[in-house]
Amino acid sequence: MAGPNTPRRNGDGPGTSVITRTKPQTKRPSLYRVLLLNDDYTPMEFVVHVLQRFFNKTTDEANRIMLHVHHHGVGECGVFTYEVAETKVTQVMDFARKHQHPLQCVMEKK
Ligand code: TYC
Repeated sequence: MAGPNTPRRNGDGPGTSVITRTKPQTKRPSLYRVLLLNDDYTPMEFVVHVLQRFFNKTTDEANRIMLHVHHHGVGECGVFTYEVAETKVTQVMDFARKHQHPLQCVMEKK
């Protein structure tokens, strides 16, 4: 029979306990801003179209952001997780190149 001096494995005797984690071990992903940069050559209508097509902006929002970039040199199109931001930048840069516009799109960590 098992007595007080019987060797025990972890978890099956007095003085042994399991501490359960109650905090969910999740981490919020880092976020990245996608920015458009101003230049002297890309037509305003093209920039508005980019904002509508790739960032789902309304005509009003797209015009507001485009004019902000035109006047201040840089403006935010949206905030995304790393891979989504990277995809947006690639899509915009490919689209601008295809139409032979020098429009630049970049991402930065928030
Ligand atoms: N500055 C450009 C022009 O006068 C318009 C423009 C706006 C270009 C925003 C790029 O990200 C940009 N035609």
